[in-house]
Amino acid sequence: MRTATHTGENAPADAPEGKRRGTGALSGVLSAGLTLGVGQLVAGIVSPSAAPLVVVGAAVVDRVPAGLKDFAIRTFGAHDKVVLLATIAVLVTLLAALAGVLARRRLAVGVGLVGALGLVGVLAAATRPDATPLSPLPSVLGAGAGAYALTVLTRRLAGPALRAAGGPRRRAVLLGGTAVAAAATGGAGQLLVTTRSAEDSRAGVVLPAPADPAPPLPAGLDPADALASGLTTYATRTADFYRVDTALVVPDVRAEDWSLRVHGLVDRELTLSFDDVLAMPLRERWITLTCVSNEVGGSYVGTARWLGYPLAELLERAGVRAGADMLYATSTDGFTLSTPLAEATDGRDAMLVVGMNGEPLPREHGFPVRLVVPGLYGYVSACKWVTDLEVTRFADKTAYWTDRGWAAKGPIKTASRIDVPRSFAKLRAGRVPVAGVAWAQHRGISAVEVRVDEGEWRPAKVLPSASEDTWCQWVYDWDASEPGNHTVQVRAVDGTGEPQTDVVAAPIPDGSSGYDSVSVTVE
Ligand SMILES: Nc1nc2c(c(=O)[nH]1)N[C@H]1C(S)=C(S)[C@@H](COP(=O)(O)O)O[C@H]1N2
Ligand SMILES: [Mo]
Repeated sequence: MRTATHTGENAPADAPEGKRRGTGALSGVLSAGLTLGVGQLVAGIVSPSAAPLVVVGAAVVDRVPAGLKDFAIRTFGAHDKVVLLATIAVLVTLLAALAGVLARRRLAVGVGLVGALGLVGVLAAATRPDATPLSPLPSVLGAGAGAYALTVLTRRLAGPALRAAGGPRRRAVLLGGTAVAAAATGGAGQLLVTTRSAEDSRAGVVLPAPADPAPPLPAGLDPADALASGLTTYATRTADFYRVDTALVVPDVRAEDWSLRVHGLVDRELTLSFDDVLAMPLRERWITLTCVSNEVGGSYVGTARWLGYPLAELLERAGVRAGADMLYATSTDGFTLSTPLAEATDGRDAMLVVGMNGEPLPREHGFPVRLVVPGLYGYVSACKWVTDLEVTRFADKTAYWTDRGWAAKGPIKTASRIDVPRSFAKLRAGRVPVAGVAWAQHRGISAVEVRVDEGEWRPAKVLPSASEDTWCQWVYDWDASEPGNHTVQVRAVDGTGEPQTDVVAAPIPDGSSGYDSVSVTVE
């Protein structure tokens, strides 16, 4: 029988091989748990986005090939990030178990593997766009704690040492203690993250009344019968508003800590605090936001009342130099987007936004400050958590999604959607209400037409809207007298008289197109 003479030669030769492996694997997994727990705790103090799992996940998100990313968004939708984090967690658990097993043969090898995992965290943390010198600290201290725990567990749970110390009870105490330490540090870290969070900063924000309020909504919106059968409401509830962001965790930006730098091709660099923005005369407008990833008939579109300071006035104060044609916006999480200066300054309600539907921006929608520019897809206009505006040129810079194959400019295409009836609905013969929404921000909608079974296009009734920057609802009474299968299609005409194109296009590179349609059965 071998004895534990020095580190690495300490396998308890008298325990069954399987059981020894099991203990080794468990030691490894619990040590990794402690790594993540301590990492979370340190991140809670230093910076929430620097927690080891989060930072590695974020680094993966920004490095995966565009095709895989599109696949993940298509397949897992809003759960794509949960799937990613779970995958990383499973990988880490497996590697940690391996480290534990290896450590029983050679401590240095097992601990080395923990160190290597820590190094991945350090590298990911150091290369994040919001990295500070302290960002690697959670991974460094977490890996240190994990390596220490693995060393202690491996040595103490070795056969002779364990028997000398009291056997299985001792084993339970050591492993259980590590588990408790992991849970306690992780829990405390999580608590710190929530209490430092932007949420309490947001709770303290009092928005001023708009100097230029949104006009009251016209009468005749939201017809009760159409709403009851499934038509989208004109105003989108904040809780129902779609969300698209590349950030793995919602950036945690306190209004007190926020500032915006305006620089580049300007006469005067500006720096604004949150209070500076609130002190300005603010404008409130209904604006429909649309995502370039929206498929024909999709739901990545919504309408809200936005409160903000006009970008044109801000840029006027900075003094845009000749030759500039792009506003390059950067958010705290490193996301960037390119807005054509022409659209940002042509008099439309392009704004530095602080309020959504009468409240401070929700964290998910960019608290404390984001951009909204009517008429442009979100990826080239609606920068959330914006902290930097550089006036520059399309010839000199490209933004996040442009680097991943999407167009540098993204004017919104005219689109229309059928909300009711739903596809594959079985309908009773007779009068069938058809209804939906149509949008062509900043051109507006002048007409909507519906056709059944590729017959003649017939005019739908277009309900009023707040402005050419929002969608409108439409309704159409279909006399569905013939039993059988039918296809209903819709198309819109924008405010300039240009009909929506029938050319079918996928969202990439500059937005989907083609007619939305539903297939229904009349019985
Ligand atoms: N910082 C940041 N801003 C962002 C994004 C992002 O990923 N990160 N996504 C953009 C995209 S693609 C869209 S469509 C809109 C969505 O805004 P919402 O999530 O408030 O609906 O935000 C834009 N602004
Ligand atoms: Mo988007």
